[in-house]
Amino acid sequence: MKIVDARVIVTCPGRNFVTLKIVTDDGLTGVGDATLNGRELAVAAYLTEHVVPALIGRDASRIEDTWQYLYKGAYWRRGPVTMTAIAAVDTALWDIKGKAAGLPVYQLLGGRSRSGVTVYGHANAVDVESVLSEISSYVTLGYRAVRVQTGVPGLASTYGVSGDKMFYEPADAALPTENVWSTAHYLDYVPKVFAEVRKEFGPTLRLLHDVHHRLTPLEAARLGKSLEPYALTWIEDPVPAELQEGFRLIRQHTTTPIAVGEVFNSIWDCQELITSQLIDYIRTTVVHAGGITHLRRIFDLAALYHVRSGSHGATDLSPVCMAAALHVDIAIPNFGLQEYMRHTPETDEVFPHGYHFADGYLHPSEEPGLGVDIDEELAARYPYRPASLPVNRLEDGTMHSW
Ligand code: EZ4
Ligand code: CO
Repeated sequence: MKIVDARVIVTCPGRNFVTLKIVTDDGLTGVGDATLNGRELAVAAYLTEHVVPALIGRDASRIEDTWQYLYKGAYWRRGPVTMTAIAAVDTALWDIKGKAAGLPVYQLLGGRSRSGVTVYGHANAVDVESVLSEISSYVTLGYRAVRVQTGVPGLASTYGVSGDKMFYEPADAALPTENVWSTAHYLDYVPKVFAEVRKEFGPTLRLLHDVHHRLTPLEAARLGKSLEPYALTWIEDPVPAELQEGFRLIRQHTTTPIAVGEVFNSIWDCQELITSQLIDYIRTTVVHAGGITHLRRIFDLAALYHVRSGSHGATDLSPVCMAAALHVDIAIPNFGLQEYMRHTPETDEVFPHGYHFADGYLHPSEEPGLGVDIDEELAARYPYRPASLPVNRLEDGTMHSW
């Protein structure tokens, strides 16, 4: 089973996606997501210039060997661009292996460990009053877990909160938008929001909150403590994770669980946090952490330390990534929760897929392979548009320092 073609497809059905499609000499095709939000063309060039030429003629059945070859062969190990490119190849090869075997990929990973993949949706609104009705909509749709984000009184705009509801998209301009940030306003408001939410929805709805890396360890410890009465499933990215010692400080002060890792790209980024038991959920996902092969390695390490999976699943992770993530989620023993932001109808049309939502769960496709494809003709109708993620400044104009 030799690889005879590999194409990189860039499309923008509402937002940018990069997809790798691999074709074998026996006519099988496989797809892999290669989207790195705001840096899409860097991965597209990495694939086209450096990876595709090395794929042609290789045995498509050798997934592990190809992973090692691309990882070690780059010499410059790790990094989001490299690891996203490797992920795309790995995902496409798992798709092909499933099709060759006539089995959905989760069967190749050991079969089901659960009946459905519990997902959480994003309720976001400008203030506490309006976020309550957003949460209601998710509860009505059957969701069992909801991430709650609000604007902060006194601040004009806040990352994670937008005008679009179901399809929120943070990469909103060709060059980074600038938000103003105030930790004092934020720390004052968030506990009030969750007090109202618990009062309205009772004790069992699972609630989450994303801090988006905006606090220091001590500030995050204070936030965690102030949220303890509301029993959150997690606070996410309380601090940036370059300085991993910071998590020890948070941990010493609060029992609010911690999730981190959507920007991590390898097991080496998580190793210390997992083995020192400084986190509860690891948010690495297929596209940004080296594909199914490497993600499974991370989750296996996590399982030894009471850490569950909580994969990133925002709209910039294409339906190809979501399809792949669900095969992993349904199979691993230590699954925790899967983020699920709905894609726009345009995106769903470009990426026909067999996974579906019912009753708060996502269910992977039962088709052989991943059960997702890209309609290349339709994709060609949506040309790439530059879009960047925003940055934060403090009220006095200083660029937020971490
Ligand atoms: O900032 O997907 O948990 N979800 C998030 C997302 C991310 C974007 C970055 O590409 O934090 O909104
Ligand atoms: Co996040």
